[in-house]
Amino acid sequence: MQNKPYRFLFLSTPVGALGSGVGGGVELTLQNAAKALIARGHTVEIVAPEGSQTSVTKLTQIAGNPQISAQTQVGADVVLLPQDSVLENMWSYARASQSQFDLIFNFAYDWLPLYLTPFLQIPIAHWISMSSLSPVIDEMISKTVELCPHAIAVNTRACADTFSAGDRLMIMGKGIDVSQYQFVAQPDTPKLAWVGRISPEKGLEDAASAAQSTGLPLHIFGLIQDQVYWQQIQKDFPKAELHYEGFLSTDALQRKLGQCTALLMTPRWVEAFGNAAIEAFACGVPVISYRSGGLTEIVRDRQTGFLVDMGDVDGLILAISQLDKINRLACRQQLEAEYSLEVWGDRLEKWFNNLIENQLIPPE
Ligand code: HBI
Repeated sequence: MQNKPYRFLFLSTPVGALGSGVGGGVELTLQNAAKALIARGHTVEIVAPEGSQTSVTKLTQIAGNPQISAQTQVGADVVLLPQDSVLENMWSYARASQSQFDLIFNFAYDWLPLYLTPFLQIPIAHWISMSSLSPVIDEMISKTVELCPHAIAVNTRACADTFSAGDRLMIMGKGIDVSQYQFVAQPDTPKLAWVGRISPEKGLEDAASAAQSTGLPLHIFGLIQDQVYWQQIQKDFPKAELHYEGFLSTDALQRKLGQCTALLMTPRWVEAFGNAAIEAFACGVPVISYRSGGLTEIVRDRQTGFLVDMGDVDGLILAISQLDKINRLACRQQLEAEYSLEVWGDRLEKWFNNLIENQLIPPE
């Protein structure tokens, strides 16, 4: 039976404006979650830092200083908040407008939203978009899910298992708008792709090394988050043919990604999910990926791509030589069956319905 329409307030990542690429994959996740729920008759308002843009639904921009990226706080046992913090200001807005909504969906990977969960009059659902990075966040995840069961979701079981409260987290998978991606049966010329924030934890140097060894061009898509790291890669692999394409819109990305013979995913950390993998599948592009985190649940070894031991560049090169074994249509078919907005929207709606209908906090 169709649930009654709910009013959702989405709080975006406080590290950067929506559309800037600073938030990496979580920008796509947030906008697809909004699309999935709007398609089912619900309303969504997005709250995001000043300078944000979206074509999906109503957007409220909040001023303030961006949050320090959690990747720079690995192992931290303290929480840092800048003065006039955009995170604080986003939550002041949420507190003041909570009576107009049925549920808040938080996309920040931060301590404050987790801590505030039992303080508001409406349920808060959290999307934890990265694996465990610091004890201070892990501990607040454990405390929050203790106080508010079912409030916290991750993409994959592999990501959940990096947290001490892993068995208490909802495994929600991911979905993309398949209609935005054109299937390409046969690319025009052989070329490799790499998609992600250019930052050490993403291991771009291994993809550059494989490109140099195979002589295939490597097209790189994503925000250059660490200039020094990027310059070093170009110095270390002078013979690699690297084409930096920038952080593109979904439409521009899929048009170029579809023309690639494979997507290389070389994470040096426990990849929470890997949006790029399902975007590649949507275009019919096989994925050659390190056996890391969520990717081990997405890539079907030898069917929709290859799984390679983390750091094994020779393994990447061997997989590249075997790409003709992969049927590109199988990649698209797996995507449609498991990662469509309809499948994901159904899971999200059930999750929120449960939180709203069984909320422990009495409405005011
Ligand atoms: N760091 N503190 C903080 N908060 C976030 O929401 C955050 C982050 N680092 C990276 C990030 N979000 C996104 O790029 C990932 O969630 C994908």
